[in-house]
Amino acid sequence: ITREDVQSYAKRRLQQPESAGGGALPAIPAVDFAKFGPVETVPLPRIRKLSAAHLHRSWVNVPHVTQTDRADITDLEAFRKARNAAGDGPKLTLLPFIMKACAHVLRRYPDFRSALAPDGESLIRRESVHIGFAADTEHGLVVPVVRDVDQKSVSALAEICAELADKARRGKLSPGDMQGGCFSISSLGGIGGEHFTPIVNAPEVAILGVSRASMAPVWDGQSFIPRLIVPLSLSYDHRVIDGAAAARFTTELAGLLADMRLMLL
Ligand code: CAO
Repeated sequence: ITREDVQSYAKRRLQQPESAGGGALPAIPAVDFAKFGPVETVPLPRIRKLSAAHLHRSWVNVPHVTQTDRADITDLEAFRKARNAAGDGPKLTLLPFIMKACAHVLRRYPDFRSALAPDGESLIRRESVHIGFAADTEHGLVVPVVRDVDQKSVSALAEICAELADKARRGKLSPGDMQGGCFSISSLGGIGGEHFTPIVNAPEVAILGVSRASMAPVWDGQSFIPRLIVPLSLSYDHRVIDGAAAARFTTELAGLLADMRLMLL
């Protein structure tokens, strides 16, 4: 490669319009905001910088699709509230129930607990069902991982999630606490909102977003009855998962949340 080759290549690239494709992303032009009013520059915390790089990698590498669904959790909530009122065991939020139901569906659909091999030639299926959950902290977003969710009771999961969320908020998670997941859950239900489009936590291939449950009229064949409905948003890597599989995944998940006894069959 001669000096002239490099110069003529650089000249050609500079003459190409920015949208011409290729590996480089068109840069967002810098703006001098101070020209339009006072500004303040706030340094980003370390965790936000790390998660920004991770989220961006996933966003540009993974062809995302988000499948939305709704689950009727009227009976589950009645059970959860009764257990909490009895004060027998750890406080149960919705998250450990959803985690347990996800583990059950993940066992049935191995592609959802797999990773694409770096050469893109094969799928690496994960036998252990380790599930991460996004925790919102003042330092930024972290995703602690709960090990072997399929082998734990909902009460045990509630305790582990509470401990990990507490550790996350105190900034005490170790790198090991955040590694090894095969699937993630982002629960915004305690805050609000309907559906959203979570970003896959690559190299995982799917993530479940959970929004706030609310009462909605459901047609029972004769009349509308009030039921508690939780919106679900499953984002997935379309290189690995087809739309039909994603719809089956959310349909089964919604079925389990509507009647957790199905997990015993
Ligand atoms: N619908 C209605 N209420 C819900 C709910 C839902 N989907 N999910 C939780 N709640 C309720 C809980 O049951 C609890 O109510 P009670 O006190 O009456 O039982 C209350 O909201 C608070 O729950 P919580 O948020 O403290 O606990 P959790 O186990 O549901 O969630 C955690 C824990 C760590 C996931 C959560 O605190 C959190 O950080 N969420 C944010 C995650 C996030 O930032 N995701 C975005 C990532 S992408 O940018």
